Formats: sequence, C-alpha cells, structure tokens
Amino acid sequence: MSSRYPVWNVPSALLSRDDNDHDHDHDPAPPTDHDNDHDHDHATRTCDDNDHDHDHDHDHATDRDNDNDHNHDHDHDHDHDHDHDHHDHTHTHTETISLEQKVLEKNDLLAERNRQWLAGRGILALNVTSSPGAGKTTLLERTIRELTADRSVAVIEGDQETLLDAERIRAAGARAVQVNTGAGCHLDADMVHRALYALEPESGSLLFIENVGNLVCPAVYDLGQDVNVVALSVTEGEDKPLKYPTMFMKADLVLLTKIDLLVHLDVHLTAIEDAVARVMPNPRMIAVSAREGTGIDKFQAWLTSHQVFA
Ligand SMILES: Nc1nc2c(ncn2[C@@H]2O[C@H](COP(=O)(O)OP(=O)(O)O)[C@@H](O)[C@H]2O)c(=O)[nH]1
Ligand SMILES: [Mg+2]
Repeated sequence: MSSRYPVWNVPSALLSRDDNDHDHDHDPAPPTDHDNDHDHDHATRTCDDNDHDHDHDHDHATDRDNDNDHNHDHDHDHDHDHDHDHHDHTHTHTETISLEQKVLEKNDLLAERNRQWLAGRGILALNVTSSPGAGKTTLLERTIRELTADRSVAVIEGDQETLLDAERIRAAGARAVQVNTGAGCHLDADMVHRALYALEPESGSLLFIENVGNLVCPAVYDLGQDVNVVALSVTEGEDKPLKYPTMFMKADLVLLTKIDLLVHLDVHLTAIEDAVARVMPNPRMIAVSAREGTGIDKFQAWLTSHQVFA
C-alpha cells in the first residue's frame, strides 16, 4: 500500500476477526449498502480536494466523451510565458459544488446510520475537534483517569499519521482505535463506521471521537455523533471563534483548555467568552486545565447531563 493511502492502524487485539478484511457482513458495525473496500476513496484527500477520487474519475470519463463542455475554459489569453496544465481548468465552479454536495450527501447518509446504531445501544458519541495541539488527547486522558460515572469509555483517535494518541488513551485505561487519514484533514462517517467495527464499544458507553486537529474541514462532516465538543486553548488567542465560526456555531460545548497558562499570556478570558458568545447559538464554555485538573469535574457533570440510555 502506498504511503499516500490511509493506514488503518487497528490493533489486532481489538479486532473481532483474525483478518483485517472488513466485509461488514455482521454486527456490531452499523449496516451500510456501499462497497466497503474504500482504500481508493481516501487517496489524495486534502482540504481543498475533498475526497472520493472515483467520483472524479467518473466525471472525467463523461468529459472525455464530450470535450465541448469545457471549451470556454480555454478561451483566455495565452500571453504568459510559463507552462501550466490546462487540464486543471476543466473543473468549473459548478462541477466542484455538485461533487461536494454528492460527497456530503453520501457522508450524511452514513452518519445517520452510525447515529441510529449508536442510539440503539445507548452510546453517547462526542465529536471532539480543535486546532492541532489544543490539548484534546491530554484532556481525554485525564477525563478517563478521573471518570466518576459508571460508564465505560471508548475512543476513536483520528490523526493523519502515527498511533501515538491511541497508545496514550490505552495507557489511560480506555479502549481505543487509531484511524490515520493520510493526506485527509478530517474524519468522515465511513471511517467512523469502520472504526466502530474494530472498537465494538459497549452498550451504554461514552464514545469520544477525537477528530483530526483542524478547525475547518471537520466542521462539515457529520460522523453520527450526538454532540460536538470544541477544545480551544488559551494559547490560540482570543479571536479564533470569530475566524472559524462554523466549528463554533455547531458546538454544544467549548472547552477552554490550558487555563493554567493564562497568567503567562496577553489573553483575557472575558474576550474569549465574548468571541464564543458571538458565534455560538447557545454559548456554553467550561475552562479546564488537564495539567492541573481544573474544571474536569465540571466537564464530567456536563457529560453526565448528556447521558443517554438504551
Ligand atoms: N500547560 C498545559 N499544557 C497542556 C495542557 N493540556 C495539554 N497540554 C500540552 O499541550 C500539548 C498538546 O497536547 P495534546 O493533548 O497532544 O493536544 P491534541 O493535539 O489536541 O490532542 C502537549 O505538550 C500537552 O502536554 C494543559 O492543560 N496545560
Ligand atoms: Mg491528540
């Protein structure tokens, strides 16, 4: 497998079968009716070129049948003296939008199936997003270690590369599976579906889905979660909610992390609260320090208030 393809770093101990061939022909994974061999789907994913090369290929095949579709793209002045690939210009704005809609519609369908499967088992799923390094994994480690509720915890770890976060979560005492997205900048519903197959979270458990560190792409990909938690660290400054409003608009909770560092920064808590309140429809923010333990009890109380039972 080429390195640009995603690596499904599923530890064999967590697999319910001996092989890694995910046929999806039995529970516990949510049912889907799509082709489950998705390696090709996730190749060359980037934030701009969202996904699903097979869809592109199909569109290009159609274009080759009717080249006249794109003549207008080549009518521009060619005075410039550098070479470039004219083929790039064949993607019209309209085509890009309709492809994105198709991808998102397919994702939404799979996400809804994940949601129903999780709800049927009384599993509360939380999509945890943030910029890289805001402190998501550290917070989850501390939350797992101090969990007072009588619920088991399972974690899906999303990163472009490495198994590091899943290893940290297991060391903290919870089950974890790592999903490596390769060039991709977010998890999607199919990745979560496949991770659920490997993880087999217990009925009634808490499922944290730590998304790829990024405040943009993960905001538009539904995974089937019940709630969205955004971690925002004080080291990111006061303006991130205003600059990346989509993520905060969809958040059920903002965890303001690393507040032990506030004393070292020229950043004011009230300014962050104000920015969050301006973009979040029902502002709810808990200030935490995973290093010192501040606010972890409040986060636990918030989790308890969101418990769902089968
Ligand atoms: N001072 C301080 N550092 C923290 C805190 N939480 C996380 N960090 C540090 O921030 C860095 C990134 O944390 P990590 O949990 O890996 O972030 P993630 O990328 O969002 O999962 C690490 O060096 C952590 O030790 C905190 O509450 N206080
Ligand atoms: Mg992490």
